[in-house]
Amino acid sequence: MAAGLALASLGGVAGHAAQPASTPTSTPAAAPQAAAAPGGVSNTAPTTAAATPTANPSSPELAMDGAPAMTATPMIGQPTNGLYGLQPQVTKNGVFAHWMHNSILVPTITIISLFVLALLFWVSFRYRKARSPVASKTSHNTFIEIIWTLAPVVILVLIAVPSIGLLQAQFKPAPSGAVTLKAIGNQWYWTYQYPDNGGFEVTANMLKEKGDVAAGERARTDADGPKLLATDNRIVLPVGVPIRLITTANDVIHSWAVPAFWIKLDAIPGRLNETSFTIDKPGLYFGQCSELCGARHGYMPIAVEAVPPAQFAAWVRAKGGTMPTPGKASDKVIPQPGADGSAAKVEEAAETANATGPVENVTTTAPATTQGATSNPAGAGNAGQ
Ligand SMILES: [Cu+2]
Repeated sequence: MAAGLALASLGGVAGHAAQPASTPTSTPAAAPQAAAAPGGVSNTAPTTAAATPTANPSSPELAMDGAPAMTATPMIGQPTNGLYGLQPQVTKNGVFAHWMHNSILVPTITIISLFVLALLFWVSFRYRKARSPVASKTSHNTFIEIIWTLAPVVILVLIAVPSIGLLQAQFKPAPSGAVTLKAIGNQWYWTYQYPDNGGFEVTANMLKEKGDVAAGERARTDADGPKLLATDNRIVLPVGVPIRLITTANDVIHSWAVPAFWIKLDAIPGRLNETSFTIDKPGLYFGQCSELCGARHGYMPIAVEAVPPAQFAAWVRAKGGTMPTPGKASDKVIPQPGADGSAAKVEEAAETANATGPVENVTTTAPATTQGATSNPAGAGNAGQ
């Protein structure tokens, strides 16, 4: 939270300084939100990160801050009205899981359900009172008991083999050369860092509907994506390159989930969770926070643009980042909440000083500011309702 506030205030200043007024970006929307931050009541982060020197991408096809050039493909990376089943998968684990769901689990469940239903019908008919007035006194049948014990065991073992392999694959560490994406959950938006690429930061807020935005604030258009899923800043990831996803949170537990990637990873304050995946197809993929995290839990979507590596490099440079030298670890240090000398630490110290009563353990002191839905500035939209 402290870091969010620090960024909010910094972002307001940097956003104004870095962008000319005529730039068609989402900055106008950020300004009023950032201005509310000093009061400690803004839940909405700046749409432009403080570490971003230029918000305008160099390549026109990556117009992340203006009208997006990449639009969603129907049925890909998003839910579709009237359809059921899983979204088409674009990662190896996703494809395998999708196959396992459709080819193993659903048929197994269907066969068992139909079999049990048929048995019920059969006993109801065959052993009805009219047909068998004298009830059977049979209480044991060893042969049948062995079958109904062994059959479920065999079925479960057959399911467990691919299932355990999939579970293992989902927690396979990323190989060297992976692009690291750090997703940080906040009430109620995501911030993203690219530690291997110069440590720039992208903040993604949900785009509100036309009727819900304040004057001058950017509203969602169909080009941005579906309602409740479109974000002001999309994150960009390369296709065919392993991604190391690291999640954490600044306030409460969130969960970074993109169905088309077969990824759902909890973002827990004070912890780093890690997984890896490789996106196989370019496209626009949407997801949502998937851990109940407060009043606006349903309003912190995820939008990922998967592009060829060269395009990703262009986007990184446009964001003020760098591409790492192959084989050489990044030496960039990104100030983290709680780190010595960081703005967050200074702010936390000030909060601690103001706190009443004994403070035994400073490091475990909860942030003094609350982010309750009730403390939103008036006119911040009705997203929380
Ligand atoms: Cu959340």
